[in-house]
Amino acid sequence: MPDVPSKPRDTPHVERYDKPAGGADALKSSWHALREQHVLVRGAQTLLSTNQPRGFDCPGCAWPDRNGHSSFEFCENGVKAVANEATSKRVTAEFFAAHAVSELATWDDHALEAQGRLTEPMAYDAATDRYVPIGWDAAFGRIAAALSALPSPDEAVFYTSGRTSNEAAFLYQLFVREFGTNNLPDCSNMCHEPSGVALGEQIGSGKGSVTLEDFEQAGAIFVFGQNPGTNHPRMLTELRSAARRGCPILAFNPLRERGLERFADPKVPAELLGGSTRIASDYFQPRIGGDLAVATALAKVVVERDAVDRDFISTCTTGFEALADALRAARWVDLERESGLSRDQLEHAARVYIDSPATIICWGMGITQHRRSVATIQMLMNLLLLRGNIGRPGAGPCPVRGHSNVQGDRTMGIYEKPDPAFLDRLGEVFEFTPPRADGFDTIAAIEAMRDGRAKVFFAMGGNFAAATPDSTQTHAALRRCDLTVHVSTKPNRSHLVHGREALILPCLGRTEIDVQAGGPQAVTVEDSMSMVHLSAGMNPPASDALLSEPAIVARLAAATLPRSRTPWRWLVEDYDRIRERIAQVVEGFADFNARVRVPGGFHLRHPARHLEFPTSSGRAGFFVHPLVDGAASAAAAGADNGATPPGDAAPFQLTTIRSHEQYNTTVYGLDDRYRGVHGERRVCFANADDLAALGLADGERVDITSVWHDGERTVRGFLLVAYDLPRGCLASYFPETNPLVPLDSHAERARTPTSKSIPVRLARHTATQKPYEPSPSPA
Ligand SMILES: Nc1nc2c(c(=O)[nH]1)N[C@H]1C(S)=C(S)[C@@H](COP(=O)(O)OP(=O)(O)OC[C@H]3O[C@@H](n4cnc5c(=O)[nH]c(N)nc54)[C@H](O)[C@@H]3O)O[C@H]1N2
Ligand SMILES: Nc1nc2c(c(=O)[nH]1)N[C@H]1C(S)=C(S)[C@@H](COP(=O)(O)OP(=O)(O)OC[C@H]3O[C@@H](n4cnc5c(=O)[nH]c(N)nc54)[C@H](O)[C@@H]3O)O[C@H]1N2
Ligand SMILES: [Mo]
Repeated sequence: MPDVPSKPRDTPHVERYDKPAGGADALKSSWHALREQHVLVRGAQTLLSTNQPRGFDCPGCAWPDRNGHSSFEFCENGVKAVANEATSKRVTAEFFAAHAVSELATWDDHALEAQGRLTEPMAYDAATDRYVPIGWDAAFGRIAAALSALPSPDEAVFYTSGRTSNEAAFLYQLFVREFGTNNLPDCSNMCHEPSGVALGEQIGSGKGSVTLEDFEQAGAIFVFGQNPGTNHPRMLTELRSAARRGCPILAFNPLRERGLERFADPKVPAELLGGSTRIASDYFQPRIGGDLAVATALAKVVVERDAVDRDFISTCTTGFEALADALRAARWVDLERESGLSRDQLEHAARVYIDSPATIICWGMGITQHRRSVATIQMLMNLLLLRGNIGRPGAGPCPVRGHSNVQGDRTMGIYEKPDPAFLDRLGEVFEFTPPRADGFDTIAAIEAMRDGRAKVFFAMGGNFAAATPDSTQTHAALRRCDLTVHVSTKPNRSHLVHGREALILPCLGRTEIDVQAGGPQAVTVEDSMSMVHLSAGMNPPASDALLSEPAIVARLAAATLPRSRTPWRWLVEDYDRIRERIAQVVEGFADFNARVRVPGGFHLRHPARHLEFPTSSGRAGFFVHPLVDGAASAAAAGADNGATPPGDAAPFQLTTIRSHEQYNTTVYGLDDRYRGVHGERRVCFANADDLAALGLADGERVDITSVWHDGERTVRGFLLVAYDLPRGCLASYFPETNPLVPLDSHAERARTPTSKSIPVRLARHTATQKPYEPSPSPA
């Protein structure tokens, strides 16, 4: 990357960032975020109550907070998430009167987000192509009418994003099931679904087993496919402490990520003034999608050196011999080629693993958004099981979840394939017969809307139109609906890609005071390490017209289900009443109201921590996943979901990642400080030698074309940035690249879109195209 002098904020430019992650720049950037949202005073107060025993849960990420800690843990991106919710900017009826939907559709995501908080319910008016105000009762009446008009409840889709509280999620899934369907796709389908599938099958629980205390006791920490400096900044505090006590931290990531290299903790005066801590003791850069080969190689060395825990294997596991045979048979040439790492590097990593008495393996989206994600996670879990690294201090799997309550939403029953025992209890407690057939996941929901098999789309949060793959097909699918409804805090793309009728229902955010008939209410959330705790907002609501998510569900249910025996309105008068019902239905929540009031909350029991494995065999399973070479794997892909073999048509693998100034589809700003990018999001990071070989130069613009069995998809005008990543690998930000991800390209069995491995080619940019317009895809 060339060193360029600082330019004005909005001119696209690249400027190498040589400082550690965090430090004074993190503070500066936080103040900037607060100033930009005009929340200087209120924001600072708000921040002081983030992740405090009596404050609100940070809407940023799902990383746990130190139990009942009273010292404020600073997090730059937590500040941005809070500032953007606590903003003093408002989107009023006048705003919608001034801008037609077709005009707003030409705005980019950053501009939409920057308008501020939604203030009253709005309905789409086709005659004027505008959103116009509608009363709450009228809005619920319209939704109830559209739902009741459907020939089958299975023609409605009810999406959930992971900010929704336990109380709202529980009521919502109850409403959807009383209505008569399990069509409950959620953001997990695009996120950690493979972790749930892999671990559920292997150890009998789809959740990670470690807690923060384990990070203090680990002998080594392996971090696969995660960028905590941006997406889980508070995780760096744990990694920093581990590094400082000499715990090896091994990072596996095709890109050099500053947060995994060096961190300056702004809470530590010496580090605020320029000192810093090295995070990763070893940084490995596998090729994109090379992690199955990495995990296989490490497991092979453990088995061949006989460094396995024989006692643990014989008492707690099944399938060891078959795995050991497969690992012995795996050839180093294949492992090196597929991983992109040398045998020396892989043996070094294996040695660190063998020397560690207790190891944690963390992973994020770099692992879960590939075709073979489930296999990769199971091989990482095999690696842990080989040395008994589960159910003892300092060891275990740590899938690092994204949205702050995405794990809790699943616990509450937001799932398209519900557990029959859960449905039994739900039906008993609420006196109805829940539907039993599996519902639509995210991909199936898009296909159903596209094909006219689903007609009403309802979203509890999130930004479905922007977060999902294959934007052209997905947008066409949403536009085919009779009605689309979004419960939202901010305007976003999904409001503009709407059905024949459309509603926007504005809700309270987590930072806001929620007053119901029974007084001010708190909700609960579950973090990535299964801690459940209370969250109570302290800001006045952005508008008097806002309803809480639980109230929206209750009023919608009351309007839609006149014969329901559930006392909807009564339940939301006091959320303790909802929690009493949760305690009756959801395992592990007995005495919920009392336990959650203990400062810091409570930990949900994880069976593997007690060496219990509720799998079909009652033991933890070793699973064999052959490494298939490039051609064979493409052929296999062709058989199972139609891949075209990589080759001249698509010589690169593109991974789609988050910048430092976005929260998923919410774009806070156009900079990506640690990667040195400023004023531009349409960026394509590439290896300098690949650029030279193509006759392209850093700073030029390219079009990116993905190649799939049903045709090609192109996005245009991306700025090339030479970056430290392996040859053959490219990286760009999402959601700008979502038009490239084919709808039927997804993880085997978990059906997570393959957003981290898209076969593409590059061409010098010639045409012009507006950034917000996905280019045509075969539909
Ligand atoms: N500030 C902020 N915080 C967030 C979010 C946000 O957008 N902004 N999003 C939230 C959500 S919902 C989630 S799920 C998490 C996401 O958090 P992460 O999992 O950290 O998400 P990503 O930025 O998508 O990318 C992860 C990393 O994977 C690497 N990678 C890409 N492909 C591969 C591969 O094939 N192998 C390996 N080993 N690595 C690879 C990328 O270089 C990148 O460093 O963060 C949550 N927290
Ligand atoms: N190409 C590519 N695609 C991806 C990914 C990727 O790495 N690459 N990552 C995937 C992942 S991991 C995820 S989790 C999904 C995210 O998918 P979603 O969860 O659907 O998307 P978000 O961008 O998090 O949703 C943002 C919107 O949520 C609304 N919102 C914010 N707070 C609240 C609240 O408290 N209540 C309500 N009701 N609404 C609120 C606001 O209106 C905001 O516009 O995207 C996925 N898509
Ligand atoms: Mo996520």
